[in-house]
Amino acid sequence: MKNFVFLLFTIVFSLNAFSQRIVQSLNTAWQFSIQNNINNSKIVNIPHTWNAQDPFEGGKDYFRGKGVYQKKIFVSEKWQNKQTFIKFEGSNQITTLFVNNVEVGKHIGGYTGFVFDITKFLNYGEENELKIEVDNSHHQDIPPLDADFNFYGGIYRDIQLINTDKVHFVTANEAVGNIKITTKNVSHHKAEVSIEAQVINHSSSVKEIMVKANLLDSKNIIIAVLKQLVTLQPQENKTITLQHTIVSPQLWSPETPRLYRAKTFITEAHSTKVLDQIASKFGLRWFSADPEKGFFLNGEPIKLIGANRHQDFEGLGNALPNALHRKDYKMIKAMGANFIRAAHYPQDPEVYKICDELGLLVWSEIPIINDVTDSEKYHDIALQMQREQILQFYNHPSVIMWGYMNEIFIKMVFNNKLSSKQKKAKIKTTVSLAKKLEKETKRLDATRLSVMALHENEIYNTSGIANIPDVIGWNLYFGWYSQGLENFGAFLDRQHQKYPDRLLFISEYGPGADVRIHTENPKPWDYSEDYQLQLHKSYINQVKERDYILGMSAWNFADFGSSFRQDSKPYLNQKGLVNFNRSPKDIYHYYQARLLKNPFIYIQGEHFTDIYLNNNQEKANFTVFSNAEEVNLQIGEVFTTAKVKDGLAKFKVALPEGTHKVIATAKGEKHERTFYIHYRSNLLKNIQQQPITVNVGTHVNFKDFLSDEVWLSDQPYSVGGFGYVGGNVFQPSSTKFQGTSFNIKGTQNNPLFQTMRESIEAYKFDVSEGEYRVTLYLTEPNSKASVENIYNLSSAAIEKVAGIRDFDIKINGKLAKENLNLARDYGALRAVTLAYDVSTTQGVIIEFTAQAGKTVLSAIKLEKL
Ligand code: GCB
Repeated sequence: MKNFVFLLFTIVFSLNAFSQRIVQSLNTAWQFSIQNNINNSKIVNIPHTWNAQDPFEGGKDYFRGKGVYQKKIFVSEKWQNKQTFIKFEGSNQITTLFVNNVEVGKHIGGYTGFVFDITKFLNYGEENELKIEVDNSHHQDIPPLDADFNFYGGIYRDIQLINTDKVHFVTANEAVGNIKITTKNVSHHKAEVSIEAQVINHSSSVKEIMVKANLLDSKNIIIAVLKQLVTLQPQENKTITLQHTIVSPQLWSPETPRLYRAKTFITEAHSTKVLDQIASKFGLRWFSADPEKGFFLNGEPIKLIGANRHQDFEGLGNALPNALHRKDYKMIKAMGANFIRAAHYPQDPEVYKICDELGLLVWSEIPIINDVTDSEKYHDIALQMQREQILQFYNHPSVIMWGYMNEIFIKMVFNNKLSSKQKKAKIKTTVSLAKKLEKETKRLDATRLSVMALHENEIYNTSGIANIPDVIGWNLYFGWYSQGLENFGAFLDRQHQKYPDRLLFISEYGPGADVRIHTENPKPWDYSEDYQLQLHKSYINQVKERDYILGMSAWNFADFGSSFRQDSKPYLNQKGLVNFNRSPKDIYHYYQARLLKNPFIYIQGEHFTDIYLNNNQEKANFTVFSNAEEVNLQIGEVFTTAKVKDGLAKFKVALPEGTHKVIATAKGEKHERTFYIHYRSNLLKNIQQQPITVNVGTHVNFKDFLSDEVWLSDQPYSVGGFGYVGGNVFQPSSTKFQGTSFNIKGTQNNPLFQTMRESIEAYKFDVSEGEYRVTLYLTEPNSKASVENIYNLSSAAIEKVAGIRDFDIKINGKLAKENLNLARDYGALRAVTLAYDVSTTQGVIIEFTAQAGKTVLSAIKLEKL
């Protein structure tokens, strides 16, 4: 025993003592400049992007061009006998490395890793200059050509310097030096493991080496030592395969994400001297998919449910430290998900690592999105991306699907300028690329499923492209881009009937939601959290009713940057289950109620604790998300119970105005939240304490989290109360969005200004005697509105001016503003506030009279002075 311990110690000690590979981070302190403007350089750390801010300020004109990173490193004399590499985990999108002003190499593509061998470019015993040019300009031969996310430029993932012995595992290849571990014929009884390592001899003499792999199980116990003697001629490169059958394997699954390790070494043939060493992890699991019964993991049925995930983050763009990647996936796991689609591109290596560790099944894809170019170069780059993705993330047990196209015909379908001949040619090149990608995918990895995501259009069937991959993912937006939540299931049933052998997945679904917007009467495109709940609930139910659907992934885990979008928060896609800074929306907790196995309870309304009832005749609604059968609710003296259906327990409770602590309990779990009940019928009476703030022209309440003001949904005037007189909700036919979807300049509170009432005649408040301030919130929604001065025109001429809007405002009969033309006076799509003080003996009436076009009002505030 003593001898054995000594022997083990000697082996471990000697392996470590002579380990030759040194991997060090090269992230810190690069001199960076845009367009090589060295006079304007600054010191930055990697991960870095130059687009962390500008897509959120100016929208789609954010800078796409060249950035240059420079740094000096000292290279010791000792490195002469070594091989030296620089490894990038990802840099967007063309990266060129220069050492001492000599070009070493170029890599194309922004979402996979790559390695340059810089050995022969170095000067030993002195300082060497590294220069990296990165260019994120649009390029017709590089995917993605077009997509609903920002193409942030820069070295946005980690960068490393690697030194190896002259004899080493090949490092500068498409696999970024990873050793390939294949698991085959996995069952509860056994698993076949094969380890494929490429070795190379860069020295000038013949080398006798031993390639060796120690296999360790999930408890860190060595279960096998595999070896092979190899002779390498100078410059020779060989692939060595070591094989082993593991009996009674410790299987990997979302519940038990057990990982094995392979420590692979090159030693001298007849000594323990280690020349190179790489540690890899792998997992043992098997899966299958059936077009009727769905997905199976390790022989058990499992409905895959989770989300898509984009990699950007508020304030950082795509340049995230590993800790933030990890945090996202921990949140996704804590949501109860077992699945993630890494959309729309391969993500940071840390992502695949954490998915292995947490037990999340992964669909990973390359960014061939919306359109393809009919060029050999584009096809080749697409194929290279797929090879890099597969080879770099091959060992991860979490990965079950390799994707290669997303909604690839969408650009063509909406492009009226293309002739039918051009469309035919586009279809031909796209189908031919899909075939090539499918073949390459299977050549490199026949153990996983191939997949592509489609948008709701028959072209994918008629073109035949949907027959190419193993799995079809449908991105379906019924209840958002197309109508009717119930059409979702009906659409899938039709597809399933027509193509009964096809494996179907729901790769995307979801509406935009802004936590500032709340309503009891949700509608599509109102951006309320309430509509988000309605849609997700319906989709989950419809998927659960259908065994044939393999799974579903919500679009998207988090809000993400999309420079051309405007909506309720400009330059963001707001379909996230959590915000851009990852603070959860209520819907995140709803998924917990639907997916978690441990008892869970959550009272809806994190962002909306002010409840406005008409009067004491109306009851307050409370909704609790839970996975229990029933939930108990206590509010003061009131105790009530409700059954849970689809993860929701609903309560209606009569409550007086004021503060109420609501306590929900179920299965020993408890959640509480304080709500404030207000009666609209008392608002005029209480105006001294709280101004009246109305979100005119909409059914949604809006909360400004800076001021804590709640802007109430609009109401018609009735005697003794307040509200609008005349007019209609402004709804341009060109948009589904409530009001105008354009960004409103000069405010953070877009939704307040975007919705409005047009042709409004008056806004009335039946207040008592006193001094008041009325503030009108206005915007010209038509970007082409006329800036004509109507007093320069005859009435016949006014009629002819398109898009003119000119109106007068009277307050309590007194002219307050004459000939207001918002476009002329402030510019269109700009937030305008006009405040007037008024002294009244009774009531405040604001009248609007059009001189040309229609009157308009977005919001109104009345406060008592
Ligand atoms: C899609 C696309 C995705 C978009 C999403 C949306 O179908 O695949 O990239 O972001 O729709 O929100 O419109």
